[in-house]
Amino acid sequence: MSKPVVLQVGPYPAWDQEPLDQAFDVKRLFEAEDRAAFLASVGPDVRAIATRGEMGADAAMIAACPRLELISVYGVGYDAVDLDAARAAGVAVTNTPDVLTQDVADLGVAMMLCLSRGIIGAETWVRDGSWARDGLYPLKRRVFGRKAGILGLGRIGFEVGKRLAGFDMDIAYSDIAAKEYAPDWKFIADPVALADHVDFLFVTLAASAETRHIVGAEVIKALGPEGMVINISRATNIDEEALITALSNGTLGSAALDVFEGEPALDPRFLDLDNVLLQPHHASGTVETRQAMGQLVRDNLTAHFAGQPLLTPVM
Ligand code: 8YV
Repeated sequence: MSKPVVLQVGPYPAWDQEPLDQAFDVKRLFEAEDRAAFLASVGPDVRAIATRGEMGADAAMIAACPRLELISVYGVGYDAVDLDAARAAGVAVTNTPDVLTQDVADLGVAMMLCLSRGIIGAETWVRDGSWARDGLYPLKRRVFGRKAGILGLGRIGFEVGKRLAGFDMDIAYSDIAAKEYAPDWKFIADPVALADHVDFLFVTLAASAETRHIVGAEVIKALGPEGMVINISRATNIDEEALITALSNGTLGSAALDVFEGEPALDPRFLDLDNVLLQPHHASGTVETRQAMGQLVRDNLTAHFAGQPLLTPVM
């Protein structure tokens, strides 16, 4: 029996590529010089798309694959998949929740500590001889005991909160409703009021059209010149223009960012700011998590073609 044809949108590590190639007839879109021509040629045979969180599958890609049955996303975020187009075409969508939660939370907290304590600058202070020449490194701001806000108390937001509790931080959160699984943390429904209340604001919401620019000029202003925003979700959750303006004129203290509009080509103005920590969208980037994500992508594909229920369906 011939193997099902799977369109692969972006590269995976070798440990994923080999088993994927063994089980399926994989067509690598990312290696094509002319993507439209490649899609036109392989699209009619494609029965599943294996994509990545930040790459998704747009309406044109879905339309180019009339036999498409499943889109399997390597990532928890599926905002880059055109869900309306998938639904209209009767295509199922899966993602990789849970397996990455802890690592994403870890990186968010590490970013807060790194930026607040000036760890990158301190490393340079040692290496470039400033320590020997100029003496003590400039004092930074503490983390423990201060106020942290979590915008979106889903799986990742909750794990961030658990870690912050270990730093004796005073924790508050915004979500659609108060969560019974977080009885000790203060619920502040309005994101502006949350920002006004805290020193550190973690953005951990699943991105959608509704959450676009939820961190806008008002939230940023409320966070203020001593405040820090940490984004481990999607760039679209923050109004980047308002963010860059506030970071440049000091109305916002600092930002630790793992995601950017148009990434990996980020707005060059970020590079001129010294009150930002810039990370290359790698919150889930550990060997352990990426192996588990790849396995889940394949397990969903395998279950689908075996007529079994999907493991982690989005819809
Ligand atoms: C990426 C992510 O998928 O989980 C998500 O939503 O964005 C990430 O885990 C990862 O960078 C691999 O492409």
